[in-house]
Amino acid sequence: MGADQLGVAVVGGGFMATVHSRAARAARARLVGIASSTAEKSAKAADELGFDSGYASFDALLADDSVDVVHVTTPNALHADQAVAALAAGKQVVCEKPLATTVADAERMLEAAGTSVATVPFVYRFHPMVREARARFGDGSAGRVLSIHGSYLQDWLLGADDDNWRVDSTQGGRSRAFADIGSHLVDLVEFVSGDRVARVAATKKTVFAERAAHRDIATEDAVAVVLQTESGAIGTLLVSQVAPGRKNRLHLEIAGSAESVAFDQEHPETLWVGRRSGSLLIPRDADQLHDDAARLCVVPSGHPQGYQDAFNAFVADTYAAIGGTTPDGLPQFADGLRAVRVTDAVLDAAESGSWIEIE
Ligand code: SOE
Repeated sequence: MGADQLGVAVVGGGFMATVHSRAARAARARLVGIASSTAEKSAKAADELGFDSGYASFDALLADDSVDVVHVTTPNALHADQAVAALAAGKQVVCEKPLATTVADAERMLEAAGTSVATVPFVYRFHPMVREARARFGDGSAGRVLSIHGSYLQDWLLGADDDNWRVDSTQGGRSRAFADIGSHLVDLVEFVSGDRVARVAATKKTVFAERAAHRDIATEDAVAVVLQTESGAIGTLLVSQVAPGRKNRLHLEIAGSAESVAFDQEHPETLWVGRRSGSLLIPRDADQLHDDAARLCVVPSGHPQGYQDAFNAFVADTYAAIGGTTPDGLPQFADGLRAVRVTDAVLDAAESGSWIEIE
């Protein structure tokens, strides 16, 4: 089926519903309907985002035969039941990260997916310069992985008055900062290096136990992780949602035995390739990149592309998979489960003060 014949529905009505809808429209799918928390909010979201209709309920969305693919963009604790119900109704599913709030739920989702297309938007994989970094480890030019240095920093929860459903563990899950953004970072570490995190030690901090509408907050504002990989590399990760001035700064530097690579999500048009002599800042110029990176260059070099373009590419690849061709690097429920497992291990490590092995 071509993307232009796909009927798309979204459940959820927040910022991510907007981003998913734009990407579905860019892929020329039909925006059939949206289900928000009430019929009124659904109608308003449908009007604002350009869907044909707003559903009175999620069940009404599931009952709509013209919907082929459901994008789940609701709070984390709802993902598992909604994704499983959509799969049982014969839909293909895109489900936001963290895939679930427990490993058991994420496993249940993977099982429910079976042979359906079920993807998770680890969208930073879709920056061309991330693919270039990955290709350099893939073809051996960066050498073997020696060390990993990553951080993902934001400041939107810096003040005690800043509040969001994510701080509430009943909606967001046991982990907040690591589940919300550390999951992207861990996914990129493994995606780029081709190596897997084997064990972690960690410490975490909740700066505000009270926010505007929440009391006794247990979810973490920041986490620091030390890791070892299956190949024997070592690394550190810092994740924080209370880092002044950092809006969405995902930075990943991996040192190989021949080259280092460093990618910064806030400056995604270049990749630093470090060498003992002759380090380079490679621009996003399709002619200079590996094929997998070049294919994701959607505007000519010198005309910046960014976050929404990465999201669009992820959704386009998801729809290609529904059409029968699964592009390399498409993040699927197995990848979502993997990130939930690592997140759980990081929280266990922080709470126990010991190293935790990852299954
Ligand atoms: C908020 O922290 C958020 O919107 C995340 O939920 C997204 O996954 C990330 O891409 C940007 O920040």
